[in-house]
Amino acid sequence: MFDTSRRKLLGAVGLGALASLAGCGGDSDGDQTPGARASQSTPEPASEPDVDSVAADPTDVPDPIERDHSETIEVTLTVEEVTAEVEPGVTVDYMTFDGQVPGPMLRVRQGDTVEFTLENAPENATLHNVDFHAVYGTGGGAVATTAAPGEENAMRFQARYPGAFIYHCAVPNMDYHISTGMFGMILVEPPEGLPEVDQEFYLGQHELYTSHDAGTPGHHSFDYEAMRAEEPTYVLLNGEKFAYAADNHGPMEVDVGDTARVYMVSGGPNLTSSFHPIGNVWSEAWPNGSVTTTPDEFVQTMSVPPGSCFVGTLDFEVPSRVKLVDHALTRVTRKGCLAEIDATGEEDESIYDPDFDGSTHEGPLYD
Ligand SMILES: [Cu+2]
Repeated sequence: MFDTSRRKLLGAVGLGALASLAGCGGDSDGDQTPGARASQSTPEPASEPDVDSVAADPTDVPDPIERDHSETIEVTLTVEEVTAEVEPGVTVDYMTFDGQVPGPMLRVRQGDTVEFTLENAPENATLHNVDFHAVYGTGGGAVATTAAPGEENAMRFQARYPGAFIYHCAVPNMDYHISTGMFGMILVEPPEGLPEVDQEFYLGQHELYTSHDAGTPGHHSFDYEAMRAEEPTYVLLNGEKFAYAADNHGPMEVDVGDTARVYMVSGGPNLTSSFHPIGNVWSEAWPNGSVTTTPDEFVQTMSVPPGSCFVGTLDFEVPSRVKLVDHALTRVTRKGCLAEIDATGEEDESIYDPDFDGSTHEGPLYD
């Protein structure tokens, strides 16, 4: 935590936003620079939301698989097109799997057979489907599962190879569908399972292209030109600005001494995440969701390209608020990409002493 004088100093050298990142506040410092969309007309008034929130609960992770044999698993996902707030006072039209962003995390065992059905709710406006990167087969199932509003389509596949894989809508306007929320993760566990941890969390990063700058009150329409230029309005973890941070639905929670695994799916459609835990480190990092490879160790920032996943381990040795960000930090301070994990428990001043005043030193640290 920064004390007041240090915060002032950082502000004076232009690091106010980083001070905010390191401290408790989730919001930026209000120093908004007019963007490309600032000259656009006032948006329509905010729409009445269909749902309170589309933000997927990061603790909603299926249990680890204990089985020593393969099974047939039935999975149904329902496409729901909903209007919801991306931040207070700003509504957008989302397209979702089961009303949440990212879509539900699916978990199967390598060798399992999945009988999958996609339902397209009758009140929806357009075609949808699913491309699973865990599938050997045309389009990852996209052709077989394409369904018009009010219809459903099924396919069956065997999960032949292990890893964490994205699934996403793959109709012709797939970038638009992913940008409004249509992506999620399927974890195919190897037969021996994954190392035991105390907690597991599920996050999805994606970017949203809208008609007005982030924070402009009202209803934002989708902006194809902004998408063509790959200039998103919002970059988000779990579908909303600062969804799981203290300022919104609240941080994820662990105890000091816990080990947590974070599953992250990068929907894109276009941006590569530089995924970093502020005030911690990925003590194990499985690039590209490849959970059967030997993990990298003590990695600060992992590159997670769109259409891929990341699996990482965090150890919580002291009480702290860990901020999970895309370290392309403009996406945090200006575009909303932040999730937080609070670790509570015993202080250990030998590891970290925020109150140290330098008094044990007899002379200057540097001549
Ligand atoms: Cu779709």
